[in-house]
Amino acid sequence: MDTQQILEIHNQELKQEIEKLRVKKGGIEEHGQLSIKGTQMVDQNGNPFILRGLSSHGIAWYPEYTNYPALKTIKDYGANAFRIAMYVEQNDGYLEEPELNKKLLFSAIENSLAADLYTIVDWHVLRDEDPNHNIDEAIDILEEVAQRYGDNPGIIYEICNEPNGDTSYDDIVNYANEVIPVIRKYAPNAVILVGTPNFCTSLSEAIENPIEYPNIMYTYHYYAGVSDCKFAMEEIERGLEGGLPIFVSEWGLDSHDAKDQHWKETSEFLDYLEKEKIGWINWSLSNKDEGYSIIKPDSSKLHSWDEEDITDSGKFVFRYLSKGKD
Ligand code: IDC
Repeated sequence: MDTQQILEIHNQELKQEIEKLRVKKGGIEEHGQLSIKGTQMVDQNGNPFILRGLSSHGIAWYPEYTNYPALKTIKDYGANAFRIAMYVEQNDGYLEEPELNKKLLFSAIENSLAADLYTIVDWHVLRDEDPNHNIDEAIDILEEVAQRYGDNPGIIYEICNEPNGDTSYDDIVNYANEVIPVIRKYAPNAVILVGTPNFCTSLSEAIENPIEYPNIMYTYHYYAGVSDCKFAMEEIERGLEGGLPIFVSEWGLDSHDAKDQHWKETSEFLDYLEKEKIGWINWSLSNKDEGYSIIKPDSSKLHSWDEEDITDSGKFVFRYLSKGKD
């Protein structure tokens, strides 16, 4: 072997080492077990920590975007979190295809942890409205996740996306009081996210009657043009003043329909979250032909996206994700 070849091998090894270090910064390896102090999420050293990331679309609908290189790509763009959305009663959700969903969920979890991203397991209640409707299935799957990953600091449990319809806050509390102890049996330190009434847009009931467990956060969802921006920020402010730890587990911007005002309001909202050190997740990482998608519908790339593959709302999201690299 000549000197040139040897140098090339060394160079290659060095590149791999640098790559490993890069992937390990800013995520689970560096920040460890998260917890809640007052209303603030903190890392293992007690320093305020802001999660910023993307949600999958329904995992049985767009599973191709939960591969490891895809999640490593979003980490490189500045994300430190990935949310795995598993629908319940629609879109080939868990009730329709339990085995498929389970397989996809566990492989997405492995890929996300390997990319050093905090991984939110989202029981994606939507058409099913009240999480109590399918509480047995929710407990089965969340318990299995907790059994497998109870000692892993990277897993966060979101026990119900968007309760809606006639679901009252008391219904949510009853559900949470059943589900949380099952998770905590195996994952005593895990952060758990709890949905709030009316598609996660109302915090007032939780302020009056918070759930009695530590390391809980309440979720708030914001979609410009659907929700009023000023109201959303004021509601979150009331929540914080009332002592609630808040996490924005979904926000979205429909770039097909958004007017200038909606882009502006979304910026205002995200700047507000930054100021308050509140974590957020954007909906969603897929190429579905709809305004919320990060990837253009005609892009067939499943990772390593360049500017030409990313939609306008995707570019907007990546700009905010890059704050994670500061
Ligand atoms: C939307 C998807 C869309 C799908 C629809 C119904 O973007 O492709 O057809 O769900 O399954 C939410 C929900 C989230 C919605 C999203 C956008 O949590 O599931 O996804 N949204 O409508 N709350 C507010 C907006």
